[in-house]
Amino acid sequence: MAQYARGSAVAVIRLRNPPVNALSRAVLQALEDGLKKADADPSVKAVMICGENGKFSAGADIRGFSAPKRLGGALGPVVSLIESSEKPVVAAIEGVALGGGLEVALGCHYRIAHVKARMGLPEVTLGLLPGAEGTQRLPRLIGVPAALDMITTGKHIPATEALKLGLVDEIVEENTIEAAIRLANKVIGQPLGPRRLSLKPVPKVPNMEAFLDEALAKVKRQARGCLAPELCFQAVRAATQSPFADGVRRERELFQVLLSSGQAQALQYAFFAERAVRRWATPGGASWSSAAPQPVRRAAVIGLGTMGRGIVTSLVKANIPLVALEQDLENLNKGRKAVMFLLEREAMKMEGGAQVLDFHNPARLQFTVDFDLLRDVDLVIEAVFENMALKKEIFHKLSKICKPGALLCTNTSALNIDEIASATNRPQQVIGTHFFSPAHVMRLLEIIYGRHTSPTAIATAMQLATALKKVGVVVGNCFGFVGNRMMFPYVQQAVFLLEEGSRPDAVDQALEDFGFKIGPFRMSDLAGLDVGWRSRKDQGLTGPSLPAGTPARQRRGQRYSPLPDLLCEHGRFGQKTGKGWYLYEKAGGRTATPDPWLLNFLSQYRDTHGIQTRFIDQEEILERCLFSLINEGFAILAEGIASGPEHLDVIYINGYGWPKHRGGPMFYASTVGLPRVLAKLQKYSEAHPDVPGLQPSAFLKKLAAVGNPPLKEWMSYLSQQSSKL
Ligand code: 3H9
Repeated sequence: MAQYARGSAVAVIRLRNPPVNALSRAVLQALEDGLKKADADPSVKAVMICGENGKFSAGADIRGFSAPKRLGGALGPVVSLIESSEKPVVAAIEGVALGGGLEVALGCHYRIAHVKARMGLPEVTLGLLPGAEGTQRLPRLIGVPAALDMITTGKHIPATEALKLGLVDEIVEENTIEAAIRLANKVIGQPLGPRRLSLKPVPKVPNMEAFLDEALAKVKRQARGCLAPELCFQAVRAATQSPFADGVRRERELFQVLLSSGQAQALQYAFFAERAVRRWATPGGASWSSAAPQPVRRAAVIGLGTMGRGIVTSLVKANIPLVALEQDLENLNKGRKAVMFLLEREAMKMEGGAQVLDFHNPARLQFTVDFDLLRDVDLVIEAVFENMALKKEIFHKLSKICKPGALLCTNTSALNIDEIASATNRPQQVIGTHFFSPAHVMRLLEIIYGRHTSPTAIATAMQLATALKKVGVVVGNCFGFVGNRMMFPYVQQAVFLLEEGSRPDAVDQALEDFGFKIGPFRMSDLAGLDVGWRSRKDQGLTGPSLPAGTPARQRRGQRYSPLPDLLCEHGRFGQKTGKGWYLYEKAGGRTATPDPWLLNFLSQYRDTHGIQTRFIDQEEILERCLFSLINEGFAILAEGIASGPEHLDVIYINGYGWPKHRGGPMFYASTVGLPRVLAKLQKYSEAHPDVPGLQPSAFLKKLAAVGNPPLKEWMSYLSQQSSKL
């Protein structure tokens, strides 16, 4: 609600809807009532609008967009009403003024902000545009280039930058409300015309059309299939071409297009899913509501390879003092140099730079080869390479050296947490923390609890994720956990498609057109084909331990493709060797071009194995890769490895480049319709009976049979008994 109060000549309207003062219908109604009351009261000479609890407003109530009586059209007229007031209206911005919240402030005649406040129009990130006249007012206030940047990226800007842009009139370090009331009193009686943004012309940019064309090209390049950025652009362009009222009409039309697009629903689902996964729970009954984290005052990272370096950088950025350990001086020096390089680069991006990060101070970042220095740390993250024997040796050592309460984390992408924990005397304090490369950039942290992991350990790892500004997702222990386990059948299908007649660039293109940042073959070249090769050799799927007489394209009774192994045998490890699924300009090069050698190799391979080459269309590429990944997701849910489809979706959006505007794989399945996903899997499974990944999971079949219920009801169809945990 909005609370109206009158003190002296300034009426105060306080937006009140905890926790972020979202503008629900009720809040808007109360705001409108407050404005009318102030208008009608002759003793009121000015109005001040602020928010409850140190926050102005986070914008329209996102849940309201799916309500039967949609919020959409209600906010713009209220903003107009503010602007047309004959009494000056001052916005006192504390905390955040985002989306519709900032649009309310733009309707006010004056804006004053606390120095720590943040402002932005993040609608684009929810698949929308600022639909309360923000696309028309902002360019009039701060100019087209800055407005386009804010509106098409959705970035939040600090008050200091807002002041430089002219978005606010003043910033204060002390009491914003008092300062706003002082300002309101000061401006009583001054002409309001120049303060009404709708009456201002849009500032001219030399060669506006050329500027806009270039800006549009940039927006399209970055949008990768997402509609909202381009429609945001169109709304701002309308401001440059038409009078205010026509621009508002155009904004409303475009807003409606976005509102009814599936993309807005997917992005809003993703927003809430990211918040829902914070409320973790395990099948054993542990949950976020009852578990308390332990403080982490000092941490340690073991192993300064690619992952360890990123993890150290992340911890330093989170202001957590730490010890970085390597096995010998040579590796330590190499690792230290690489870490320092990363930190210098990160510092350059920050205000205050190296001083803020303080990484030259040994009390905050200490490099060592001495395990004894790990005695008093609260948390250790082991990040050595994926080798069970080595990890167990390290954990055995840690359990002897570290203090009793220390949490022992292993950064692994697939290994069994319980087996690692068995090497210690404290399995309840062992947990998997699967970082994604580069670890100081990627937002996802998969947190894997083992059979004995305590709720405190899970809560501490989740708290660490928050401190590192990452999205922590708690999952159970199985080979590949959630992310990589779902990735296996996807990559497997991609390779099978090559065997059957497709090309790496055709498969990649189909998936990149779908919205993935990078297709599976480009990804494999980037990560290095040798990584998977080593793992397959360890599993006895290829290499010297493969029993003589094993059929080339079959393992353990299932279809197997030796193509990636053959490429490795030819020294084609991907970018690092200058050739893999593609050809690169040089070893370490990044520009992938289709390689005639590979196409010839594929055709010989098909001849050798009697495979008839056929044309595979985009639809089949997408369905086989995506539906097999989704199918594995249903198996994971049925096994209780993740507590809901949102977990899988958050993992895929934040760790695997899944296009956010498609809401994650499980959300995508719900939009395709489960009966259709099932029918397609059945079709492909009949055509490829030796591929278990295509056989529809029992849970998917059940959900399709009960009538394709909405995603939020899926888990209620799982009986307790079906959980393997
Ligand atoms: C808009 O304004 C459209 C208009 O242009 C035009 C209309 C015509 N609505 O993130 P947190 C909830 S579109 C409803 O955990 P933080 C959130 O779900 C809107 N609920 O805290 C969570 O609930 P729960 C444009 C909202 O401190 C709780 O508040 N605005 C909204 O890390 C706390 O949130 C945006 O896109 C909302 N608008 O971050 C801003 N916002 O506790 C979206 C939050 O049950 N919001 N909630 O899980 C944010 O970016 C962050 O929430 C914010 C706080 C930075 C504000």
